[in-house]
Amino acid sequence: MDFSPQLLDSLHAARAIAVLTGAGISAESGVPTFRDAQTGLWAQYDPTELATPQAFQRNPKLVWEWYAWRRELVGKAYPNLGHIALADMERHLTARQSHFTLITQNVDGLHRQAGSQNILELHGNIHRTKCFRENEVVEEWADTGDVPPLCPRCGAYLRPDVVWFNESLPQTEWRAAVEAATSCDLFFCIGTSSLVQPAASLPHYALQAGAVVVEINPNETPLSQNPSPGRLYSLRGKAGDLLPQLVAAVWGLA
Ligand code: BV8
Repeated sequence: MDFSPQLLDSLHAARAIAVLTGAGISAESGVPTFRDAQTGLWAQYDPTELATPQAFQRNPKLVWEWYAWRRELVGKAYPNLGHIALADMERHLTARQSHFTLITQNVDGLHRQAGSQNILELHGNIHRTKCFRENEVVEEWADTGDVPPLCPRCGAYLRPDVVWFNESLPQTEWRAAVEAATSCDLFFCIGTSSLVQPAASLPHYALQAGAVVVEINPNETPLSQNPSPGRLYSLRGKAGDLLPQLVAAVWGLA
């Protein structure tokens, strides 16, 4: 893709870059996005119905097994060129004492696997498990055959350490994400339908604070329409294609 010289100049001049990613950046790793139809057994369920405390209380076994299926799927996935390009970008920024913050809605852990360092997981991580009652992470538990397994401390059900709909985001990560969005020169919004709040507000905070915002998505989103001439670039394409091209155009080939 031919990028506008103004965009390349903004990237080159940026001393603080913040990035928000969504399920779309993991799509090229074979991880279905939330908008994709679920496959097989799970096709009959709506993820926004399953990813709730109410669904877990109604049917803990079903919800636990849905996450076990996703954890297995994610366990077989590898970071793609989009994840890797963001890790390269972070290295270029930190090499010149500039700031880089990666804020992700994803729970798959693929950014860390790709080598990204300064990561804020707004919605938790599917590879971590916690007690439904105590809300504390549990590393090991006895295999008693219970599904979901039981907390070794209090006997309550264990659950994935992810943020469900109608649950609050982790305050430390959320505050750091708002700080990054409102103090950066340039904000990337990559692979997200920009529908889930409060994460979807971050690019708007960046625009309001005077940053340049770059959206990368094969499809239009509510953000794409934002009327901020000269400060919002909406690049139609896949993260795995466009991000490596952008990094090479600004910082040379890795
Ligand atoms: C909260 C973890 C408050 C679990 C997730 C009415 C209006 C507005 C808001 C609300 C409302 N009613 C309720 C709410 C709040 C609700 C919300 O936003 N609902 C939405 C659905 C309307 N939000 C919450 O509940 C949040 N908490 O508000 O708490 C509160 C206050 C006090 C007390 C209690 C509570 C919590 C939200 C977190 C939910 N958890 N994940 C899990 O994963 O199982 S969200 C889940 O959706 C994932 O994290 C996912 O990342 C996220 C958002 O989806 P996207 O990432 O955008 O993925 P999506 O599939 O939608 O889109 C993919 C995009 O990628 C597409 O645009 C596609 O075109 C693009 N793409 C595809 N391929 C590529 C690509 N892009 C680039 N390259 C490609 N190759």
